[in-house]
Amino acid sequence: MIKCITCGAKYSLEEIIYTCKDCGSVLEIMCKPDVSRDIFNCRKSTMWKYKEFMPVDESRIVSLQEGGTPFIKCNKLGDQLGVKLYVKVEGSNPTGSFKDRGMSVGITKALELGVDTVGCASTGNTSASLAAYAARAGLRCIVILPSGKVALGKLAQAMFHGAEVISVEGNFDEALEVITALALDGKIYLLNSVNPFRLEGQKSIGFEIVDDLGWKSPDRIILPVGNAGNISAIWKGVNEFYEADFIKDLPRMTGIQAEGSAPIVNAVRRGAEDIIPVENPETIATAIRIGAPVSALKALRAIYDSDGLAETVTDDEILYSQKLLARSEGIGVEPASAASIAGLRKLVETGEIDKGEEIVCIVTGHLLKDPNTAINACKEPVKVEANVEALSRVLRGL
Ligand code: AN7
Repeated sequence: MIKCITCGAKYSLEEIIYTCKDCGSVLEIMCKPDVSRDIFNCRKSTMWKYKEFMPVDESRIVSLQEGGTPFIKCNKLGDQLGVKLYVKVEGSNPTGSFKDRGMSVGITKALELGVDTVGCASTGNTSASLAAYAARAGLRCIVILPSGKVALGKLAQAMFHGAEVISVEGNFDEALEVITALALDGKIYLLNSVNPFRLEGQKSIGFEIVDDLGWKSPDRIILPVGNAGNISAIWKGVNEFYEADFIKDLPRMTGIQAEGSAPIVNAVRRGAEDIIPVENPETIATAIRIGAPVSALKALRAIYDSDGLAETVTDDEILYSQKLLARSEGIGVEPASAASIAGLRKLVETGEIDKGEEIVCIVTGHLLKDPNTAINACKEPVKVEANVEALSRVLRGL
């Protein structure tokens, strides 16, 4: 069953619906399998390990073995900050971001519904992922991107997997508006995270974290927030495992946004239940350059209900943390992902996060998604003639 999170109106799982017909609010899928956690033993480590919690037909699953991503203990960085730090590396998914989890479920649902065309608006990763999963399922794929604002790796993926890529003169929020209109006309099946099936896949990040920790929650989960689907999905996931009695506690959800693109943080600062959209969002972390997040209501509930936090970070703090993570722990992430580390550093500094807390930072996308930003952050390679004297002169000290 699909349920409106605001008025409680109910819809069938077979209905193509994105927002509530009665009140216009966002929808979620009710999922309460009666199973024991022992069933997960000995299953392969992909997100389909938890298939009983996925509301799609098991016989039609479209998968590239997404999920089961690395869960890395980061002692150097953790010790520096005085916390116990784990990093969940979502860049290790098939197309290099967490979006693959949602697309696996979303495209499986598209096959069940018998649609022939799928589409999305995207700051990049959603389009890269959708293009790949649509290719695997043999569906026509249309992606709408904000002109000039999509990192090169993501654009390359969307085009190379054969999506019809359209660049609109406008930002992500405007792109989403136009493709949503097309979807409401029935021309395409929309696979942005307003589609509640997407979040069903992404909730598996929450499943994996508590499973990896030996069936308990960390004190806190920190992640970047853009359209606000992921924070909502992970909170849904940990709550489903809590209600199934697989875990006895819940984490505090902590969302980080870029300073120039922070409608959720602004709402939390006001103590508000809904956001005021940011008209012209701006940040170097183009993945989260989003002013009117569609899952804002769900994200705010996740933060309030979990006694969590929301904080902004500057572009400089993002770039600093991106390099810090790459050089102290060997984990390469794109700028948006580094917002979680930048947020952790800031919240430790301000005393909002206590020393000794057990923290999971989710890093959402791979370093190579945005090669330009990575290259711009480094000096050019030194050029030398191809002889050992020239090389030795450069490598003084060897
Ligand atoms: C690396 O691809 O919105 O808060 O269109 O690519 O669930 O939106 C990407 C979002 C964080 C924010 N990190 O997640 C898109 C898109 C990375 C991202 C986010 C995105 P949400």
